[in-house]
Amino acid sequence: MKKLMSTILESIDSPADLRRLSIPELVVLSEEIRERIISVVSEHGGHLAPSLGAVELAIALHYVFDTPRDKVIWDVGHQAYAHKLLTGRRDTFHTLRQCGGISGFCKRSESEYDVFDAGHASTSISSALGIASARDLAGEDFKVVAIIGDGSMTGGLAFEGLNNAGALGRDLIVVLNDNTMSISKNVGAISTYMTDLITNPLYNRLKVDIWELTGKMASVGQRIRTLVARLEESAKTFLVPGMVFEALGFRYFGPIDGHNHTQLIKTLKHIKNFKGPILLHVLTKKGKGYKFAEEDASKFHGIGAFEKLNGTVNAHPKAPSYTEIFGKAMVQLAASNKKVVAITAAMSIGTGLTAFGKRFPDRFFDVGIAEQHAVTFAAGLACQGYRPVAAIYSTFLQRAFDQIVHDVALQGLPVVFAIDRGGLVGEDGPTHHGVLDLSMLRQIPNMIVMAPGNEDELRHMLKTAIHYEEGPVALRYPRGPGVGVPLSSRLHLIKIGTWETLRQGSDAAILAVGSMVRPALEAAQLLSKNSVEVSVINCRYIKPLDTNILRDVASRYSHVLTVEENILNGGFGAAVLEFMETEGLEETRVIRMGLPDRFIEQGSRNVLLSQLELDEQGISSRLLRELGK
Ligand SMILES: Cc1ncc(C[n+]2csc(CCOP(=O)(O)OP(=O)(O)O)c2C)c(N)n1
Repeated sequence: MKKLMSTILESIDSPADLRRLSIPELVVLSEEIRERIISVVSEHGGHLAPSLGAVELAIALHYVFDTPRDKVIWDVGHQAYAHKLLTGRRDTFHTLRQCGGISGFCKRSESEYDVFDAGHASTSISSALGIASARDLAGEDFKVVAIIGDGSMTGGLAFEGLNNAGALGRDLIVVLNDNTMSISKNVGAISTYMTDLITNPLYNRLKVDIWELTGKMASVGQRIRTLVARLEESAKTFLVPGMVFEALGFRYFGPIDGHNHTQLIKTLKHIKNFKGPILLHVLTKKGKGYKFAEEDASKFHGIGAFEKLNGTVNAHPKAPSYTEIFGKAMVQLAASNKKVVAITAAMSIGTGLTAFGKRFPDRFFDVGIAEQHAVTFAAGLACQGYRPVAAIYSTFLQRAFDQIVHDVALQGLPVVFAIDRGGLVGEDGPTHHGVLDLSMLRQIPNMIVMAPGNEDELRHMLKTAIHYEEGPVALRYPRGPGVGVPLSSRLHLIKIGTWETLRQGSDAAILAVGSMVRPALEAAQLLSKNSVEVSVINCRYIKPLDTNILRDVASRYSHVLTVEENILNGGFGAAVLEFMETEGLEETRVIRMGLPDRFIEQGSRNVLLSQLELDEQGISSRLLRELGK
């Protein structure tokens, strides 16, 4: 007996099922997909607004292209929830972003329809071009399509990809998903240029005239319509000045309505077999179909669990987040120092700089999704005596390693790096965990690296970092709420390279960094119940180390445990080991706790930390084991 299907979505096990549907059925399917996305994200959080905006696009791409033979590559991957629902993940979609569940981004290990792993922006054109080049080398003949948002198009890597694609001339389609938004309003000359493309009155007048004319000529048939459409395309190229994409070697099509199935499918079929690089400009509405997300797309870009009926978020954090504390301290410090400037790479809300931007608009720079540029731009400001604070998530700062080395540290320029989301970030998973920064930064000469043990210390550190004139300072703090300490009324400087002993004990010492200071103190209490007394030291400087305390510790204890929320390779513990070796203090046993040499999966931060023994239980058990108790 034929299985009764309650919804169209229930009947889609793969894109092959999709291709049997009529346009009116696709319209219903879009609504069902939106409903499913809103329900699941409202329970566990996720990238709602980007994915709601790309529902018709995902349908049309899988409808027109022969996926998975044809390769569809999503930039960032945060807008690909409809793609997931259409490609065999309908029944696991409710596990989105959870421990052991499906990823919030595209992941090759998850599905053959996920062509390239992503999470960071602006990679799709380069990876698609590589795949297209491999196809041609191997004499194969599938299509390659990259979908990139207007925000992600502001990244330098996207331009490097476009530039190379134009030169290579391979068959490649780039779909520009333009909603005029990055997380906040998109910024920059290219964004303005694209808005000009859409709103050019001459072009739009022409377009209306042509459609009115062909409408009246209904009897003339498809051939004339196609001809007129071609005429329209070339007229547009002619009329719209400075056609950037055409100059880069792409044939430009659009802009078209990204929520109109008929237009999307028709256009994609039309351009599908064209030779050479093609750019299709598609206009979408971020948050489409969910009132609250349409009204406030920034809030719903990436959101935690929320109330579906009214769009409210019911989170009651115990303490203000490190991000909030940083944002307030920036305003406070900039009020008394006119040289302080703030830089964000399209993350003004995420890094807590919105209030700074409102209060000091002239001293606030949102440079777009352009971390490399952000760092070198900061270096330029520092050259002229300004005190730039570049606030960048740890994971995205990875992009700018060479700029930090070559443009900042080598010249000893006093740029402050405010590195948010240092450590595990939780549900966004391995693309977003910020667990390499301590290793990455401590190897760079001239660099000061610090991490606060609580949110108040972050404020004093920021003051210290801005005050320090001799070179760059990196200040790294975790995602989420602070530990709930009172905030001191006056900010003071913390002497460079000094640690703080928080607790004295005779059996061993725990050297803890940043987010691990609190669990280390709690571990000490647990250990005390087992009659093991340990010292706990807040190692607030990862570089330079407090060599006085280190020598003292080495002379007093047979066991020293280091703990950090960073990969063990080359991290803080490694720095302590190096010191012991250099000083000939190898008799002290150094036990290093931190993250292992593998990528850590997604899951809530607390669960992951506990699985990795980076909590009070884990630390105390490890020390007991090492001490043979
Ligand atoms: C290198 C990098 N920097 C920052 C981010 C954070 N981020 C994720 S999505 C996004 C905005 C992307 O805008 P757009 O490409 O237009 O897609 P939309 O969300 O508007 O659909 C940003 C800044 C990132 N993923 N990668």
